[in-house]
Amino acid sequence: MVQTAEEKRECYRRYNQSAAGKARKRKYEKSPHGKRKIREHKKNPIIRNRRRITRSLKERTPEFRKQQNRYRNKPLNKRRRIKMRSQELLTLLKKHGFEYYTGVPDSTLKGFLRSLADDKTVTHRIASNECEAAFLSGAYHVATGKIGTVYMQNAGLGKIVNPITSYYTPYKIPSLFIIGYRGGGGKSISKDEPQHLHMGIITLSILDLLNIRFKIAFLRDIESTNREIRTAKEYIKEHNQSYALVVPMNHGAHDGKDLSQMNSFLNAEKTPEISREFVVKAVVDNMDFRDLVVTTTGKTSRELFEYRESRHESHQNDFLNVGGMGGASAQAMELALQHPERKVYCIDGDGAALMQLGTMNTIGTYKPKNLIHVIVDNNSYESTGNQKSNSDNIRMNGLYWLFNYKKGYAVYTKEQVIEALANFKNEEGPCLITVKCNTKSRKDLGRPTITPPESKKEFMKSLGIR
Ligand SMILES: Cc1ncc(C[n+]2csc(CCOP(=O)(O)OP(=O)(O)O)c2C)c(N)n1
Ligand SMILES: [Mg+2]
Repeated sequence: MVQTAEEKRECYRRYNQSAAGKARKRKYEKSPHGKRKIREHKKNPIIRNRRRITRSLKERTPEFRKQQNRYRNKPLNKRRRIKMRSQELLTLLKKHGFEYYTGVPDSTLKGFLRSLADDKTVTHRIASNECEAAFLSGAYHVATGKIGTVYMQNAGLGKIVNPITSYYTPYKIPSLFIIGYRGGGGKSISKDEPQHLHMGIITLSILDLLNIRFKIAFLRDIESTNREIRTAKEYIKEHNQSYALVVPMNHGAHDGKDLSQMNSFLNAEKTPEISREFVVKAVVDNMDFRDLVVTTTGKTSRELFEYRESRHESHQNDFLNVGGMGGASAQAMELALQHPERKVYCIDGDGAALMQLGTMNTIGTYKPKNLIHVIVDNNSYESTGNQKSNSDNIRMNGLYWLFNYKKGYAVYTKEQVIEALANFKNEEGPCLITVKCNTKSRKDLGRPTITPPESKKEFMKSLGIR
């Protein structure tokens, strides 16, 4: 008789609660091997989670394990070969009836997202965060009976926990999720950025816990992708539950075009003269040696790091918020409140600011006098492949008035950037500077070479904390 995973789990649970199971556990805990394992387990949450995921993988079907192993054992150069075109992926999705798309971009999916942006036959809603996207797609199902699609990076999985547990599950609402699998997929784990590693390890476990059936989708060719999408559709129809296609890095369908040059949403005549890098440099040039700066996720942090290197300066006053999109302004606010004697700059993105817009109200409420919040408004999620954001819908600088900041500047030229920053030397904050920027960034932009713990240690040392 073949036991299902559920039955096996139940068996284990009963055994663990029995006298024999408890005695075995005590014996294991006393053995040198057990002691070492428990020590490791307590010390390192990543090991803990790796063990959990291995367990959960074992419980999955042999077919799943086969997929995982196939990916692990493939040499990197083969894994990089991409055959599918992004337009073909969209065509397949449309063929299976997926006509509604919403989400927050990930660079793994940038080719696909470009095709989506160009396709006028489908509904595409650019969301402010993944939580909102999940609600939008769920409501699309309620409103039409059809299935919505949510695209996102696995960094946003935490944000969909609430919509899934409180909305999707009780009401039996399904969606198709297309998730960029950063930090995941066997050997390439160590190749990704540090902010993705933990999420890479726990991504599949989270999906498992949320009861979302998933498939690692390599998007290699039309037939296999067609099969994957068909399976997803049939599963969703049969069970009224969500399904996720988890797309490993370098496997997102690509359209072969140079995405960094894409600027379709900005009128060429009106392209702003200021680049994000100029703003980063202007802030650093304006800083005194005791001032602090927190930068948002994506290229902003990378540009700051490179500029410090080029000036042969230390990074001790910089907090590079390399992950945690939308969290830089909250961090800067608390730093400013805890260290009122030091000026704190936050260099934020339009996408990140909109993702956690509530933080601006918190800043306006607690009013740190020494905080200057600079929003680089390029109307784009530039760091993930220049997808359009919805920042063109608002007058960004009106936010200073709306959220009760002390001062606000709307800035359009390089001189104005420098002037606004210089004014702040003698002014009380919180102050908001919104800079209309273009979407140009350097192709040869490097990445921070110091690790996040090293960077945090240096930063805390500069605050006098050991
Ligand atoms: C919760 C979450 N969702 C998505 C991402 C992927 N991501 C990293 S940077 C970025 C774009 C940020 O856009 P913006 O704040 O406007 O900065 P820009 O790149 O335009 O300077 C995105 C979507 C992420 N890191 N975290
Ligand atoms: Mg932006």
